Amino acid sequence: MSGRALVTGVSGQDGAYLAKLLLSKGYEIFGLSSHHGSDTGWRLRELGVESSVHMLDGDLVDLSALTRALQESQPDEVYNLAAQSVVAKSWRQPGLTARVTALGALNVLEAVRLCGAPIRLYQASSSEMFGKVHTSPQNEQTPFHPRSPYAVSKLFAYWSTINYRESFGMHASNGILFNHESPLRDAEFVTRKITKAVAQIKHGRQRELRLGNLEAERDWGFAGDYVEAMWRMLQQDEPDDYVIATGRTTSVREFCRMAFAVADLNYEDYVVVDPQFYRPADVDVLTGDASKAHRVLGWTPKVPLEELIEMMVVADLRRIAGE
Ligand code: NDP
Ligand code: GDR
Repeated sequence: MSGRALVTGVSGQDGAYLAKLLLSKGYEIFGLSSHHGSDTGWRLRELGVESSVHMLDGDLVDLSALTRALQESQPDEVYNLAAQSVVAKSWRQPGLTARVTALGALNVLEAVRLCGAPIRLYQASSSEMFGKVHTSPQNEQTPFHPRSPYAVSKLFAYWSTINYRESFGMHASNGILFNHESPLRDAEFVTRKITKAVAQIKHGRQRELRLGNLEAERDWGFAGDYVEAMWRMLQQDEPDDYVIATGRTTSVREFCRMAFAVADLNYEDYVVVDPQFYRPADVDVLTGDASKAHRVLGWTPKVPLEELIEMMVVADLRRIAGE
């Protein structure tokens, strides 16, 4: 099926991969950006799709801007990817995080409801909602215990999505996505911070890498695989909620070992633990059980962690060599 899609947060990592995927399926893409970033088009440019996306201006906190974006794009599908998505920053800016990540998602639901068209909606929910986990692996039945202002905001958006589905019969689905990475990941997140540092160190531009909790464990997948799951959710007759994950968990320390090894370096020679990168409350370990997505959506992740890490390190080495 092809149609029209409005993607909020189109300038972010997932927005770029999703835009590329939907364009390959024949969609006309409208992308909403608040233009808070300095160069909002670089990811779309790297994937060669910048000129194919109709960019619309609009902040998630502004309901009237969202209404206008819906009028201009007339979408069949809306993907709400926009958020203040940096967990560590959410303690420094809890109010902003709540306004954008929680109330912004409510604005998207409300704008879609008010426009009255039969639009299908995807809400970018997060494994961070599981937080301090009591059972492992986590699936759609696992209780939530959010551990950051970001996770609390995402939980509000998650339940609002279900509430609009149940109250107004909207085709609104939550993807509960575990961490997913790529060469387009922002360097605020630990994986890209590591791969970028590996490249800088290899080229003699950086001497050490300062990190926080090396023992945290995450279920890391490839963003390009995960946006396929978002699209599949909206092709179902019935809206629902799905965990998307690889089922494999790796520590930050092990990620470092693997990433430095790609450049023939030993992470122990460069990584320094710095308490400034510890969080007031961290999520120790997350492991996803995506069997419902395998069963219902026919979705499976394709890129294993080794390949993902190599892809990221090689991209960062190339970027520096090209400067
Ligand atoms: P990014 O941070 O890369 O992208 C989010 C985008 O949201 C930004 O590029 C920004 O673009 C936009 N944005 C920020 N504030 C506003 C605002 N007030 N109004 C409108 N747009 C805004 O995130 P990802 O691509 O990694 O993730 C996409 C979504 O999925 C996010 O909601 C994230 O929380 C969620 N998620 C991500 C996971 C991951 O591992 N990547 C896992 C689970 C959930 P601009 O400045 O141009 O507006
Ligand atoms: P996360 O990703 O918080 O899981 O949120 P991040 O990469 O920031 O942290 C993962 C783990 O690494 C530990 N860590 C560090 N993290 C950062 N950023 N910087 C460091 O120096 C560092 N050292 C150790 C952290 O403590 C943490 O345990 C991401 C975002 O994309 C969210 O939007 C999304 O919802 C979740 O993934 C799933």
